[in-house]
Amino acid sequence: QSVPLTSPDLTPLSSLPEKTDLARWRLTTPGLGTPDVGRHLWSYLSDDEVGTAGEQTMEDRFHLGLLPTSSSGSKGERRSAAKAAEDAFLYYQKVQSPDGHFAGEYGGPLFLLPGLVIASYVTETPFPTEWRIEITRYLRNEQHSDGGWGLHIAGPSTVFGTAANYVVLRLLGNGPDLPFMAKARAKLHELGGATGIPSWGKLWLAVLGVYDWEGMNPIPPELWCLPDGVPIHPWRWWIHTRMVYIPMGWLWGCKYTYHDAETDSLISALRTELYAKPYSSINWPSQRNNIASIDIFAPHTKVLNGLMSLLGIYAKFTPGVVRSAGLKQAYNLLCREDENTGYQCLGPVNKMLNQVVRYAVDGPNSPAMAKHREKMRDFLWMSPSGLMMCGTNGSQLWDTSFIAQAVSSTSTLVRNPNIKPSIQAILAWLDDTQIRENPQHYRSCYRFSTKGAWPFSTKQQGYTVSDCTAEGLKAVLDLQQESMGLEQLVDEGRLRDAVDLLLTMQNSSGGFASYETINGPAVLEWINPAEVFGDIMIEYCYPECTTSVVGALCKFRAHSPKYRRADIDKCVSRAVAYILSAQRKDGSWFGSWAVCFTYATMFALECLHLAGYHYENSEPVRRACAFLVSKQNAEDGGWGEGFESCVRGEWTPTESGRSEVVQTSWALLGLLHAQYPDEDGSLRRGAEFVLRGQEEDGSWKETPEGRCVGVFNRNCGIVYPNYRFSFTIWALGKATQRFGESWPPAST
Ligand code: LAN
Repeated sequence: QSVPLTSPDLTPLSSLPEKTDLARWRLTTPGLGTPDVGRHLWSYLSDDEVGTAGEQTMEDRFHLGLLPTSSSGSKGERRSAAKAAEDAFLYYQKVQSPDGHFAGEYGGPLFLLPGLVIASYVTETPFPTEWRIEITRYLRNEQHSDGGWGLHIAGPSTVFGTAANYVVLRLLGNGPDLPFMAKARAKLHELGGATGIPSWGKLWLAVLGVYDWEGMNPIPPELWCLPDGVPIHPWRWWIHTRMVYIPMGWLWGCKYTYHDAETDSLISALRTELYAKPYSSINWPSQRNNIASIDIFAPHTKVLNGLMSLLGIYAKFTPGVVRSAGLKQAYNLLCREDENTGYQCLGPVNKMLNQVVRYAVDGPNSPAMAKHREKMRDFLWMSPSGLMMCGTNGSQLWDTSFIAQAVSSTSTLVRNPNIKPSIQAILAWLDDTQIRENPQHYRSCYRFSTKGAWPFSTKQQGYTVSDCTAEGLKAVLDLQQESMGLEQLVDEGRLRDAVDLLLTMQNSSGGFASYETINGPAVLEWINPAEVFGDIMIEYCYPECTTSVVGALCKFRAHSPKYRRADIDKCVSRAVAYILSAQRKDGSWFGSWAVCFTYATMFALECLHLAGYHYENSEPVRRACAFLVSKQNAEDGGWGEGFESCVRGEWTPTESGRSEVVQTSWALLGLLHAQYPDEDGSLRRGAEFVLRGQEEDGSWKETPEGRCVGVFNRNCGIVYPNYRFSFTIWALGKATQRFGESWPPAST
């Protein structure tokens, strides 16, 4: 059954099973050469399809947790690092997608399902029964023992997480008296109720009709009508922030609310359940800056609150023509975004907001709505613990380019003829995923160039990311080396396109930001209105992005020494200067996109190695090695850094104190790239930790410490399950280069 959540025909959830049949789920992906190559589509076989559908693939069963695990306590024969890397890839290639990429879950954030479900509810979008069952199961699995949910799976219960996911569960059909719902509500009330929800939550609740628009700070869409030269013009903001505030501005500008809010009994029930006092007695304007303290990462500044008071006055007197012009401009921009991305948009937040706007303007049966409804599927991932919404439509390019580099660094794999088809398929996928043109709507919606880029996920999503372009380029250069013996697919002209694009992305400090150059002043951070995220208003230079780009340019320079040599040399030396200036006193670098110092220090050491700096000739490299070695876990020989590092900005161990296989691989890669002499045996002890953790079948099991090694915006965790293969193989492959193919000897 797939009917809107508001339909009278909706089957009550209480009459449905608590779990679907995992054996009926299938992951498919369109083939190479199609516009949506790499797209992830999970579907559930209907009763009629069960008999005729083929078997589940290894890939399906792997992601659903249905493969038998080999572990029986003993991990079998001890392997050399070379054999371990080989066995790991032999296992991993069995779960490669038929088109050549490696798929995976990209969950972690818990503020995304509310957008999916609230938007589906208000836009009368058909919602499959299996989604209702499995989203419920996922949220129940992620519910903390105190009854609440956090901003992300590794965070404490917050008002945002708890109120918004409580609403999700109610809209899916869970009754308020179910024990887990009562518990969630009790936690929400203990935290003060939904009046203290952060602004993005306030907006979704207002759209649903369970929060009053008067309780929202203004988001004037007219900002988009300012001349481009104005320093705070939204085109200058970080792309994720501005793309979210375009539809938010439209919705706020219209005070758009679900059309049946006043008559729908579920809405009136929610108005009672979410608040600690009667809905009609709430003083809404005084809730605008009421944000529960547990939710706050970036508190409102005085400047922001002052600006919001002024905008509050402005909002009362905005002339109709000005408002219409603002709404029109916001609508135009978001339609162009839909068209540029095949209706899946930059990310999950603006995707669902745009869907509501298109419903409101274009109507429920419009072609735009049909496309939006279809593209919701791209963000959904079915896991052993239920159905979740991902941080993007996947991490396809990112994961695939690391595994490519891992394979090409591992001599036993390079030599193994049986895996050639798999590696050739990786190259074919990378080839197909490079973006060849600038966007259809380009300057007219403030897009950065894309010609020559590799995106983070798929070509259709279509956004340039500096380090994704760099890692894509590095991967192609590695796979197209003669020694790999593969058919060459990406020609020189296209490699140059990638280089040309990267050269335009450098900032005045020499560093590289994520999607674009830095276009706005740092003071914009004073008006960050999002409360739960830090450093989101403008682009910043990131050590990780910069190091990837330097690495790519150095590899390209070695491959093609003449092309734009002077430009590349200059760019690299300015970027290296930035990287060295970003090194902290203790020798580490702060990571913004994974946990945390270990991650960024690995990238820095790889890049410095490619640029010619190593332990013997560079003091910064020696300091970085000393940092890594000082964090090695004396107990188990590995490395384990906790998520708190990202939030606090100081190195913190994992909660359990135990090490973790991905972070150990990062530390090893850092030390190996640096050519650390290893007189103290740190490197070898670390590699032994990775070897000990390997299962008999070649894989590494997820551990609680390793569940959430990614992060964004300082405060939100995100998972990268493929890192358990790419970085482990890469580290073991490199260790083999260093210590020889028979290391460690079987007897030790
Ligand atoms: C990502 C994921 C990948 C990441 C790297 C490539 C690792 C990084 O080096 C550059 C930035 C980038 C592309 C990145 C930016 C922010 C994203 C898209 C995410 C962390 C994944 C999810 C996140 C996005 C902002 C989530 C939606 C939330 C909002 C605040 C709008």
